[in-house]
Amino acid sequence: MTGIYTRDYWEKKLSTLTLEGRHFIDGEYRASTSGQTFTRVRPMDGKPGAELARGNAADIDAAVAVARAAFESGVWRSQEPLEKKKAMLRWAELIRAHGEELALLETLDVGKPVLASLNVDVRLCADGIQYYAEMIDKMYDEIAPSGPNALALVRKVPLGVVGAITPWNYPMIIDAWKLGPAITAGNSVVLKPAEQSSLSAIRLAALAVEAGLPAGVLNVVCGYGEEAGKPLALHMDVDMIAFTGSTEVGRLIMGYAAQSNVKRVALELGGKSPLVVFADADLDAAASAAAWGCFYNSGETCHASTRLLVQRSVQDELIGKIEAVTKSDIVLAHPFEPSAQIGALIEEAHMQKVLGMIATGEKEGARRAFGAERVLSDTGGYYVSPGVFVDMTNDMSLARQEIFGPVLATIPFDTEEEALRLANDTIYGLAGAVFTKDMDRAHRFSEAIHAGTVWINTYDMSSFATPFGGFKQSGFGRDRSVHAIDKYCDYKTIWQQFG
Ligand code: TXE
Repeated sequence: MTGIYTRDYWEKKLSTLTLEGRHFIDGEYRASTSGQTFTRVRPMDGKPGAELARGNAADIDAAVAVARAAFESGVWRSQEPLEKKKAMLRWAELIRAHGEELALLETLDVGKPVLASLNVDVRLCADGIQYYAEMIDKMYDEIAPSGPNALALVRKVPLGVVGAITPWNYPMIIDAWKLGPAITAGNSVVLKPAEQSSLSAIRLAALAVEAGLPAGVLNVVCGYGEEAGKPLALHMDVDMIAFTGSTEVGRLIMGYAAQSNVKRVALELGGKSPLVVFADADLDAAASAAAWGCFYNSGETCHASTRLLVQRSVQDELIGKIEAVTKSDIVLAHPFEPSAQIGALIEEAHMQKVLGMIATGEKEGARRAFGAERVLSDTGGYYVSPGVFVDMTNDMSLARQEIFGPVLATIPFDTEEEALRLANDTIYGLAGAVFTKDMDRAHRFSEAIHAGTVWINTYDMSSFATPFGGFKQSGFGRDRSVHAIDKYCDYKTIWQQFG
């Protein structure tokens, strides 16, 4: 399966790779106006990685001005739809053609297995751009019903300049979720990637220009949230912020929008998604879904199945099966190892936070069934093994807080009513799942769980055709699907009287 992709292969490729860490503005690389940079530490071994431009308000001003000029000139939004489609499709192809390089950049920044970066992140990024590209020449406006001698055109128009602020867990995929629909709708974009993971964003923007997107339509400003993200969200000439990240910062973004120009916001925030297993379920399927749903990407997934609600009579059997799946299939290793299924956590501070939450959980009485320990520390990297806690109640911190690490909290229940109450007893509403052979119950549950996505007898199935996003404090606005385009547009009515 892994073929040429040995550890040695990636080490050699890395030795020849240039890590471009400057902003990408108006079709060219630019150092920060302040001249400042910061060093990204590689999560896989704790060694210094790329040197990145440290953006601030002046860099944001420059990028927004360029994006605005590109928008007003009509160089992109007024181009023939067919030509725009071709450029976007070329972009998707270039992403695929540079797949190995992009995968390596993603792994250096994020610490996830390079084969996952290649086979999942790069693939889904290219597929996302392609999905929206294919819509560019298929979007129609409307004519509203009106009286005689009148024409009421209802046009869907782009907003102008979109600011995208993205996180570090799936940088390329989430960038594509924002850039695909925003650019397809005709907007210009200033993208502020997470400070931990800027390399793939810079490369994506350069490839877009190579594919034929006019300079200035997609700009990338690197830097910290407070220094570059905040001025972007406060900017008076930015029409919208599309954000994925923590609920805490999502709240700030809403405040910045209110304090500045009442720009729109779309927020995809945290989660604490329940996976509910009834005694009649296929326990092998449930165990596999629970393990992969929680531990994939080392648990650094907003819709990870972090709360396992299990009917008491099958708890021990299910935990045994989850342990077996985890230990046999979910191999934790250096991200260049072909066997690796999961790799390192994003940074040392985050690993310490995860370990701290685990320690607090144990003090509160959660019992460790297995795992959830720091491992591979001799590599210098930040690795925590997948682990499960049992004998828990839903009010313990491990069951309430988003850990963003490979930690599964198990809470037993007795009745369907109790299961539903527990499932919805969270401030979040991103996703959920129910495992049962009783389809009436499955559908009752899927209706009643307050979440943007609910799976029945599976976890994490997704496609570009389906919207993704949350209820409650998991945010609002949907990524993916044709509906995602709506939030990057506004309706404009044009009346004409004749005759
Ligand atoms: O997120 P932040 P962090 C959750 C997860 C994780 C926690 C903290 O629980 O442990 O959040 O992660 C930018 N103004 N998720 O600190 O800070 C920042 O630079 C404007 C869930 O990394 O929310 C980055 O680009 N921007 C999640 C982006 O916001 C600001 C994915 C996200 O960073 C800013 C990531 C500010 N004041 C973390 N402060 C998901 N939903 O998938 C920060 N940023």
